[in-house]
Amino acid sequence: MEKSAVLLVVLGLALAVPVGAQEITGYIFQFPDDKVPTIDGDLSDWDIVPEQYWIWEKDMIQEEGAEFDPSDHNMKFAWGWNDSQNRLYFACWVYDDAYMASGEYFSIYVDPANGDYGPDEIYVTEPVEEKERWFFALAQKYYVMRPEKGTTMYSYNTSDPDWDCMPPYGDHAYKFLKGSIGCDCPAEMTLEMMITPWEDLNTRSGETAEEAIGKCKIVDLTEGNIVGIEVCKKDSDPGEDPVYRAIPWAGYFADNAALWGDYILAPLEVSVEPTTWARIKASFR
Ligand SMILES: [Ca+2]
Ligand SMILES: [Ca+2]
Ligand SMILES: [Ca+2]
Ligand SMILES: [Ca+2]
Repeated sequence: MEKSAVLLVVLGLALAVPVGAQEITGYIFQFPDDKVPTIDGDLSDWDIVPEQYWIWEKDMIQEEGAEFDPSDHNMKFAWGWNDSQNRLYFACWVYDDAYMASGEYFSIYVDPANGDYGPDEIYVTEPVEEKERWFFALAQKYYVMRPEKGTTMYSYNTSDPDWDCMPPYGDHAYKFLKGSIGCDCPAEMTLEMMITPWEDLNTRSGETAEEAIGKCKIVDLTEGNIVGIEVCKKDSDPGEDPVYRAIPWAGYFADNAALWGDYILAPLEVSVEPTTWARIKASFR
């Protein structure tokens, strides 16, 4: 109880300060072993995640001064982890008044070891052999909900096929509560994702998971440690400029993990009571 109360106070303070690269961006909820979320797009297994872990779009930065307008786009997301599985989990709810077939994607950057790697370490693009070895190996980038690329989850690195996005290393699922991809209509979508915290995703194009895994290193997720994360979501509506929203915004952040947010791997909540997801959702309507 005491631990939980302290954590909530800390969370309240953390979320009240302006978000920047030097501040704590958020907390990663620790799922108990018997409550690890099933990656099926249904967020009911996230009902136990207290409100303080959720980040709403109103607290994200809109690109080029665009105003937050929940009738145009709104979202909330949370991160989770489990010690036994040693995986990171992501859940997101999105509302978009015009859900198109393309341009509605997430770019998600993860620096599991909090190595704060710069361009020379993670954005190695030449020569080809060096790119094959290092491009987003020490930190990773994922595109999610980008069906125009032929899949709704892929990693932006040299794994090909993207075995790192497939069980048991990665997974995702989504569900449309309203509308559909490409409906050009008001849509509500829930998304779940699971990823492995790679310390070094040492794989080359054409290698299978079995061929690569022995060379890879995985971070041992530990309570209190920091994971670097940048979440960016694009909204494209007909007749309007596409707008990105991101947290924490840091200008051009793609090649510099030091600019991504710092999230703390939270301890187990002493009492894990379901919050009322239905109520939170209702309050938005
Ligand atoms: Ca689920
Ligand atoms: Ca929109
Ligand atoms: Ca960091
Ligand atoms: Ca849209």
